[in-house]
Amino acid sequence: MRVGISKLLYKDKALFLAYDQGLEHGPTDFNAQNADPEFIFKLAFEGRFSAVACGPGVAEKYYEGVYRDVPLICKVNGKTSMAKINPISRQICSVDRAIKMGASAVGYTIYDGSPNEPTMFHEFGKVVEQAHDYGLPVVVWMYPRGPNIKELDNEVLAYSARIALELGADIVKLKFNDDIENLKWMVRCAGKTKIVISGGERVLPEQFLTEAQKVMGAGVLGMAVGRNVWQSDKPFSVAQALKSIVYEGKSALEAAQLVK
Ligand code: FBP
Repeated sequence: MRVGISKLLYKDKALFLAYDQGLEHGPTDFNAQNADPEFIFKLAFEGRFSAVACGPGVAEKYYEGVYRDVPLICKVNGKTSMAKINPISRQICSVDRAIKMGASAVGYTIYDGSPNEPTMFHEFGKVVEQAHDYGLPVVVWMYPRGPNIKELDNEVLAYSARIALELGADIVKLKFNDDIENLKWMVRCAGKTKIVISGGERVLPEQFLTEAQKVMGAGVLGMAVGRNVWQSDKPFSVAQALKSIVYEGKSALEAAQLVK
């Protein structure tokens, strides 16, 4: 069944605010302000993000009131950085529970190339089936990882983009290795599965905005970022700047003027 993704877009582009790091990395990513999920939902709302992505616990307790105007992508699997095992992320929330919380989409991380890949593929297949039965789009975080995997190799990234299409994801979140031609090839390999690029560790706003301009120019659907926005000293201004690139096609130079 073909499921639409328009609910997750603004001006036909995607700008997702990612906030699953509390589970994936732990509070090491946080300060007193951004440790509070309420602050993140306020930022998603006021920053006009086209969707916000978080785990079920945070969603259940904080996704309420006016914040519900921002579509929710509920991450239905997750892991911590504590367990030093071959990469695997198992389901922690059912599609039904995500829907009850008001999710407009479900999210799932796959570590392709991991020895545990078959388990995640199997689980993801069921998630896609259930979500699509309800008309809910599926966003996959496709992160190649494991012994002998070179996460940022051109071929590995293009393969990851293709896997997302083959498995039935509607949107795939991928990392960018600074090779624009390869990103264009990834867009082709993903076909009707649309690509969003992840933000990564915090860098200077100018650097981050330049990267945003580059990836948008390669024909991706948008970006899914966390730390580069909510770890910033000026999170609301950085959000404005990012929006101007993603939604309005402004240059990084023009956008940087908005970071005050
Ligand atoms: P950032 O923009 O903060 O990098 O977030 C993107 C993201 O995909 C998060 O959704 C996720 O928690 C994190 O990166 C996982 O990153 P990694 O597994 O590479 O540490």
